[in-house]
Amino acid sequence: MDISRIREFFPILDQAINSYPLAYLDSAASAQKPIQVIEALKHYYEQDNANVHRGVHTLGSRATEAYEGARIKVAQFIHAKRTEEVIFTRGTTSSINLVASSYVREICKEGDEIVVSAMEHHSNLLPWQQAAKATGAVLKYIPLQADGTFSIEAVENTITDRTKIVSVSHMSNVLGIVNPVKQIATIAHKHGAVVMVDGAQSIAHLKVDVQELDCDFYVFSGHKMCGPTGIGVLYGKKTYLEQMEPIEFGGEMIADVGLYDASWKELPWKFEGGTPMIAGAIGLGVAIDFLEQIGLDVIEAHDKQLTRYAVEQMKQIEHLTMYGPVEGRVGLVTFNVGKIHPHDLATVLDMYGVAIRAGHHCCQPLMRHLGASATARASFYLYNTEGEVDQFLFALNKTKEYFKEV
Ligand code: 7TS
Repeated sequence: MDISRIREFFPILDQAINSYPLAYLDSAASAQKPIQVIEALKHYYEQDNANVHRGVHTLGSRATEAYEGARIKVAQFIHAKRTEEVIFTRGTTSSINLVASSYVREICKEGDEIVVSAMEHHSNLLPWQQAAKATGAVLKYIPLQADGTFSIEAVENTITDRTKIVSVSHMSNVLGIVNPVKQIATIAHKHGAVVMVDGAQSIAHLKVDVQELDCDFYVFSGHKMCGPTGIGVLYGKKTYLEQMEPIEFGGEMIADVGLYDASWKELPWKFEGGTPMIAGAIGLGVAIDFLEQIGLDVIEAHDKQLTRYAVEQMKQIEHLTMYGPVEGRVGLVTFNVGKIHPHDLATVLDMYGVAIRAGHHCCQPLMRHLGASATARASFYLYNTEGEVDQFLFALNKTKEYFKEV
């Protein structure tokens, strides 16, 4: 992979921050956008902008074709069996809320179980807390090991015949590890439960085949995979999506409307009430083209290698604590240095042009489990270089000098 060529596609990376070259190590929060995606948004607004599924005029047809074309690209990208199994949403959070508010509230009765883990991002916890409260279902947690991961035995011991849905992340945004979602799906299905996979992190780094994983729902956001913000995907097996009621009602999702009742369009449009994120979907389609040109296997190998390099170097730094397992990390490392608050660490790193995230990463239960109220996190993506990791390590050592107390 020729990273200098790849970097040329990302205009944002070519800038100085506080007189240092920008080292953007925060792609787990949001990835940068290649020029192809930026140009696609510009082209759409300059040449094709119109509402979709309405106009018979030329711009309306172009916009509809591009929007539905993006859906086909997404379906192929994740190997969905049918294009109508791809619903466009605002992002991972919206997708999970849709399933938790619709499917789960319909199927869960008092005493049924919703299974998650304490490793999850708040977006994959709060919707289930609310669904449990609304239905009387029990929210059950797969117990975590000391390093924050869970074993497959723990999954086996948690899921029962009362379990209706299991929702776990494919890749943790704190630990950087990949969960065995295929095995989890097999166990869940044995008990008659459905499986939702939170793919917010994994979709950017791994080749995803929803049929191979045999998950029932798979959700992700465009902005973490070089696409625009405000667009995301809910993939669901047709049989479950058909059972589900929409949660947003209004224009464009109807088949027929009377004064007191209405009927819905077929999949996928019954879930896409109102004017959708047309430009966002088109931009996401172009981001998919970009990632596929490079190859997800190449991206995964690069991100793993860079993470390994960072981890090896960070082991040499005195008073540095890394969280989660050392092996099996795909694109990020979470850490603390002595007693320095991670926000102070991130602030000083920014003085050296290095962008990292600090805080609880929307994973407070996991933070508590790991015994940290907050951590720093450096995340790596296809445009990052070993030179940037070195710049990060240099800045980290400067931070230690700066605070003189570790
Ligand atoms: N699930 C996981 C595993 C995530 O990492 C995130 C975002 C979400 C869900 C929510 O995605 P959204 O696009 O709907 O916001 N994670 C992060 C992060 O780690 N830092 O900022 C956002």
